[in-house]
Amino acid sequence: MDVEFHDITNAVVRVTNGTCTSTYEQCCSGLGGSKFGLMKRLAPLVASLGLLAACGSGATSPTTTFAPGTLVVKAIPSLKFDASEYGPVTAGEVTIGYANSDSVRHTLILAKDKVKVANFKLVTAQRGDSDSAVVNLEKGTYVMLCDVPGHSNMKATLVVD
Ligand SMILES: [Cu+2]
Repeated sequence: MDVEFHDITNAVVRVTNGTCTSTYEQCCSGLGGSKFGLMKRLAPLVASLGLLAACGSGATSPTTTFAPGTLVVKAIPSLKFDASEYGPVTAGEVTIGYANSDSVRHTLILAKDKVKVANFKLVTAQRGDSDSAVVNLEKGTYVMLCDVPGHSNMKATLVVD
């Protein structure tokens, strides 16, 4: 990501070289009328590069915060949940938050006695993504799974009291 950013910066310098050989800021303020057009074009670009840099920094876990009381589950490298057992949580409406700290897409589903919990599936497309939902759970021991093909290693237990 750093390389890309530097490439872009160089491109900007090249563009402004015609009128100025100084720093970026001086060039911009010297461009007069075209200043806003340039800034407008660059702003989203710089913003998205910033986001990419934040997401691309390897081992950093997502900064996602969930509402208080949320049961937080993380998908971590490689193809694992961050624990083998979650809970116990109180039966009834349970809020589950799912944060992806791995590099690929993951889902989270629940099953009890080999029957999937209906209408509940969390999906995180990539690192830094999160999802959350409320699910109504009765007492019991649930299996937590990721149903992406090849991810059968992602298996944990959720205890509901
Ligand atoms: Cu998975």
